[in-house]
Amino acid sequence: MDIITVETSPIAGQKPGTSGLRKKTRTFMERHFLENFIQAIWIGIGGVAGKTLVLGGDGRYFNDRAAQVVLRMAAASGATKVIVGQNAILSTPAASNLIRQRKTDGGIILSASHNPGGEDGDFGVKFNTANGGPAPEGVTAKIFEATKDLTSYQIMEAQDVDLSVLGTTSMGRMEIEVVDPVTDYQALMETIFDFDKIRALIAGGFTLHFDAMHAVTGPYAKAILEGALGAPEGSVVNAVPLPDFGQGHPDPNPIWAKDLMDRMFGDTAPDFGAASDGDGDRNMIVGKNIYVTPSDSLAALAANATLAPAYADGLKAVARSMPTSRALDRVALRLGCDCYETPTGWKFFGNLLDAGRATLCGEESAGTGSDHVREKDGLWAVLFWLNILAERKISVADLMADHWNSYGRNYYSRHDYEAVDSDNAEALMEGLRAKLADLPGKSFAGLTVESADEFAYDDPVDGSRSEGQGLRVTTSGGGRIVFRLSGTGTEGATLRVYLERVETDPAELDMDPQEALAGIIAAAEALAGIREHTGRDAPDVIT
Ligand code: G16
Repeated sequence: MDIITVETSPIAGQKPGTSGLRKKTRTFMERHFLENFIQAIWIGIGGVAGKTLVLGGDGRYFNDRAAQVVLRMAAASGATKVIVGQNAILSTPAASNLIRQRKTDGGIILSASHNPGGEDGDFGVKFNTANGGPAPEGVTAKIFEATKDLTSYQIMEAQDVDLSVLGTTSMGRMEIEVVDPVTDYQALMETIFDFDKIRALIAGGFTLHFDAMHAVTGPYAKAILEGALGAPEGSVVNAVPLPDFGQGHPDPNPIWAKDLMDRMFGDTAPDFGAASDGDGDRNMIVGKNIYVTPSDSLAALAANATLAPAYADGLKAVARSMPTSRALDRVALRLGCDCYETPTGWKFFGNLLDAGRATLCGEESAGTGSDHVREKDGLWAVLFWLNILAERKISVADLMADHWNSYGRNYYSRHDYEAVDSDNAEALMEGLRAKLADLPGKSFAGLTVESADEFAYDDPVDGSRSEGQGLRVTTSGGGRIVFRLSGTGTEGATLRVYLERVETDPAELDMDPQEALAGIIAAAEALAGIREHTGRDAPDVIT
């Protein structure tokens, strides 16, 4: 087998975003695009020679082709071994687990997460480091630098490897081990949760419905929920991963998981509903007639964590991304533990977890996880809820009512304005940034600004500083508004407006969030002129 050196030139726009490089699938399929980025990863990580990597993806269109390219390029650059999920499939948390368990030097995950797939959808590549977590900014910056002056890449001339067959094979001098994507992950879950308790709950008639959204968690949920835990067949739906996710949008929220919402708010609703996203790291929790926001789910998991065996001794500390609601902070206060506030992006939790400074982390964008891996983990969150419900023998709605009565309720919503003209979105942010210092004391739509700043994060472990992480404004009445531009979109800019207000009056805990937040929503408009800048009358997505 020959190693070929292919001449290339730098391709603009290969800067990794919030989570790896995400582009239109057709862009990734353009000549040299994928190869350039992979070569830049090898350079950015100081070379792949002698290293062992994990490789897998969420099964979206181009996953299979891209995996073969990565293998041929790893072999050409001297990698010792690549551990690949069967058919190049691995959920993001399962990949993180494999990287850690097998003590590899890192891994490549082929995924654009919750973004739609297919030839006209999105594709993505991210590199995870040896701790199992997304490459930190120092590494992604090196990768980006390498994309800027690339003149060639190395690739091995080889036949496709049959990734459907479990076992070991080779390409040149590189070993390739094809593993079952579910086995190790399931074994890990069994060490964290009380499977016997959950099994007994289900055997006692508790019903559940898991929507895998035609994405990667299907095989995992089938094996664990229906197989190991005994949920009746059919409890997991849309369980076969499809290259275009059945033309759906594999993002577990009330908009894109509408079928699940309809079922959970219908007459024959099961006791528990859940969904996960394209690559299996996000989760959505729904009870009979109640949708649990990700921020509330995080707070409820923290408050009840000791009911799961792995967390029985308590939590060292908790962490949330800055735009995530402050419901978690109220729990941390009661538990007497620290609550870290990090920028958006799971990579920022890595250092805290590695240093043993946090046990549980979460984000408003439907991600929750713990120190068991270094990614957020959709099915883990579902099992955590089931374990808690099995212990407390209570419905989801009663658990949340109990939680709000005890801690108060942080009404929360995120308004997204998608595919906005980038210049207009920047102008909105710039305009607001320029007046931040003058805002305190001023009133907008009847609310007085208490503080206003641009969030910057000083990592307490490695001392690195990340600036420009969102504009935040707190108001009278326990309100907070955060403005950020998404780092995962592939078209124009996505403006995210995060809205929050805390309510502690027991008589006011059962309102519709949009109504409860009406004053905050009006203040956000008055502050930033969203309509004028975006040309939109209303958000595209409200979660
Ligand atoms: C990724 C990141 C998350 C982040 C989310 C939204 O999730 O891993 O940490 O919260 O994107 O980011 P943004 O607001 O910049 O679009 P995923 O599930 O897409 O990998």
